Amino acid sequence: MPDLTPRREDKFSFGLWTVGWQARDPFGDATRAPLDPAEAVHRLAELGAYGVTFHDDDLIPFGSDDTERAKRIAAFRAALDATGLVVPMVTTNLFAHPVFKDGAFTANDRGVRRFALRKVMRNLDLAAELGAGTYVFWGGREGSESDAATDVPTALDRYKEAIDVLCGYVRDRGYDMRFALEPKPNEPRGDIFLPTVGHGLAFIERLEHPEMVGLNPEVGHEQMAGLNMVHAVGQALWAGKLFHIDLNGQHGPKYDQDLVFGHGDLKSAFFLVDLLEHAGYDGPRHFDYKPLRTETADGVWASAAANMRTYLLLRERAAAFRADPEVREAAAAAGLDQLAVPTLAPDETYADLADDDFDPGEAAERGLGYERLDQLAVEHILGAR
Ligand code: GLT
Ligand code: MN
Ligand code: MN
Repeated sequence: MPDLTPRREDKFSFGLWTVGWQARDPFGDATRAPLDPAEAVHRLAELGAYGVTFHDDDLIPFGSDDTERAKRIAAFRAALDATGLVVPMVTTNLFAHPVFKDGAFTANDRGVRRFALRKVMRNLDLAAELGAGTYVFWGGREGSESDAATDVPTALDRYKEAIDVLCGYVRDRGYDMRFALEPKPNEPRGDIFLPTVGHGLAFIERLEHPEMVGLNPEVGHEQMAGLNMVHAVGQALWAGKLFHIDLNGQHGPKYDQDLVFGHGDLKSAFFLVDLLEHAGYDGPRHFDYKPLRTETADGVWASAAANMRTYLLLRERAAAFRADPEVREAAAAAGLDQLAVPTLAPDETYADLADDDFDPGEAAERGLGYERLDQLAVEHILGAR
């Protein structure tokens, strides 16, 4: 059995809104009492997490006065100091208050857009004070239910304007902070702008400071769109844009389940961990999940631990898969190692392609053995090897 004790260097982090979720859903009331942020910090530290993240409103309820605000920040800071937990990422709640019912940065109402920018700037100051290196933007309300209600190219102009203004703010203040956009296809809006990792990557290239902006892909969000999270993260890594990641579980295209990591598509979770570890991603392994509505506090902490334990199990399984001589042999037989060889040699041009002595019929007849490779992966996941 591998050592499954989470350690600080594993960089596991959790949002206050995850373990603190009171399990209110569109059909039912809360099933759990509110969780004090300081208690969340202590419990997460005991379980072996290294970091905690939050929305402004998770820590300081919307509308708090300055005294209340200072009191809450001080209590949170005291818990951080006592436990050594860090704040690697912070974000803004631009979705809960009714003022954001038609979006924040892309609301048709200009006053709402300006209010949203002020809300973010205020929280950027707090994020910088707490040492956060990443600031996430999940635009849950940026979108529409009716195509009559917005104009997509113009809305994207406003989205770009907001991110450009905020990049300017971070630069002027000298904060050492990068932005990570979090795509999601729908929910709460019928259709959300920047619905997938691919849309996010294309958007970033049109920004004033593309170097400051990357992505925060979430497992369940790509899967809600019927997409492959491993491919999405692979492309984000390729583009140098994997600034942060939200790990959780989802069963295909349906409402956002936010299950414990690995409790949805386990095979995809295995290949995702393999990719992150193999690619040398060194950012936080951030769990953005919701403990099931059926659970009491015991279930909340059991599920928090389960996220980290599953990640560590999958990390060990992925390493065993890669080290298995039969896997290596099957991968070589399948020709996987050839993919890294450039199609043209360094001294070749397209003119050299004419000289190839290649038989398409023979290549077409060759079996690739991916079934064997896939089964080996499944056996490693199941602990049969
Ligand atoms: C919200 C959402 C998450 C985002 C969070 C950041 S809040 O719970 O469902 O996916 O990561 O704003
Ligand atoms: Mn989600
Ligand atoms: Mn998320």
